Amino acid sequence: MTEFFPEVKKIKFEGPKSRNPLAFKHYNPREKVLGKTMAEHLRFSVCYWHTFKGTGADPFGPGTLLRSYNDSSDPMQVAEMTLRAAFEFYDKLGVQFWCFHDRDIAPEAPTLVETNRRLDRIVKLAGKLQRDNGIKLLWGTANLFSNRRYLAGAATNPSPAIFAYAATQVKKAMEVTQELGGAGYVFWGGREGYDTLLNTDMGRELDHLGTFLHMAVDYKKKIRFRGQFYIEPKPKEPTKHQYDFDAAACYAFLQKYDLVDHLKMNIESNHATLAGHTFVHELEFAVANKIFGSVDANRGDLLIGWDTDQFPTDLYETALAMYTILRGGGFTTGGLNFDAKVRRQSVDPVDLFHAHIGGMDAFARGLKIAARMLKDGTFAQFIKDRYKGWDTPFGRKIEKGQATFEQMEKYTLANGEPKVQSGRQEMLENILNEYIG
Ligand code: XLS
Ligand code: NI
Ligand code: NI
Repeated sequence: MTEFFPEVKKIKFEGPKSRNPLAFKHYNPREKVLGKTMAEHLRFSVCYWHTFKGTGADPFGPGTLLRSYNDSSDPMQVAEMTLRAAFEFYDKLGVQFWCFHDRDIAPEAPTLVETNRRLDRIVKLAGKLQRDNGIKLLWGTANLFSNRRYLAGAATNPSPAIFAYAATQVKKAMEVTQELGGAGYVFWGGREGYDTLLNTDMGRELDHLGTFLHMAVDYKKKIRFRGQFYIEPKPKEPTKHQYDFDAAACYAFLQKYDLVDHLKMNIESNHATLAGHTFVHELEFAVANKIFGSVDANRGDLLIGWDTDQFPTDLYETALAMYTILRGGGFTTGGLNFDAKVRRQSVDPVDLFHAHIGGMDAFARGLKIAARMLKDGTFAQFIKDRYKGWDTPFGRKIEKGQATFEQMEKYTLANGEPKVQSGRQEMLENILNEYIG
């Protein structure tokens, strides 16, 4: 059997003193943190599109990343070799999950029937490789944005024929996700948005997106697919204005179209920052509204205005993210999927390992820091104290919705100017630094 990454052996945990770049310093899958192993907490997943189909192409030049598994003129042979390379990679890295778009794993053919036949062939092999390697599918999805037919969107396309094509594609993608035992299915709104209102009926397009998702929910019930549906917010790119702007916009959309019970959020770090939020803001919003599901783990660059999809390395981000995720009860069906790509200059296959090892160690450290923050309860206590006025009979009455404006006036006239309290931001930031260090 061909080895695609012969220069790399199984990646092991060697501890923080190790200087071996191909070893984990912090991610020890069996180590227990707050009663669960690190592997159970973090549920790492490798994405197929960037890691195995990414070429390093950018608007100024073609791909730079040459891979041995691409070395054939037969697209199905490339597909098969790539899949085998991917499972070798998952196994050597020691992740439990992977994610894919339908078109990542099997290339489109001239007809839909032939395309689906190709997909079936690859899915069969994927099922075998999953069983052989003990790897599971975190989620599947459909690519509704690369093909020319989707240039004006899929579910929000002005043409019902293209809406129908997209639905047909999602139907099949759900079926293969179910066949592979997928724990979830993601809807990221590829080109669901617009570039100019001069040609766009926004209200109608939003209605169509709602209808599309309802059709997906109906089909999910019909085939008894038990995986979790997710919606993945993103504010822009490829369109100027994506409809699923951020978690709040998605939540409003799900409420309006009566879909809240059917979809949770897949929060991507770089999408959060593109929306002008922090990663942890998006997570906290999802947790606070009980719609948190999964994470696309990556990072943007503050000086570059697009989805650079770099690997996460910032310990403040991973610590605060894990602190929010743990407070929300941790992952159930979701996980940390590295929707991230190596840089154009990182041309060697081994760079894929360095990238993932770094991301996994960064989240392992984030987990340990967050667990300490939770155990000590310093921040939780501070927040509790800051709101303690609401735990008095006066505060409780307002919270229960039993108070009136007249009563507020009476209270204010009787009690005079209220006291203010310090937010202690600098002190809290100093405490956070002590946890990170
Ligand atoms: C693109 C998205 C995409 C989704 C899956 O920006 O992050 O990769 O995660 O379709
Ligand atoms: Ni993503
Ligand atoms: Ni993205």
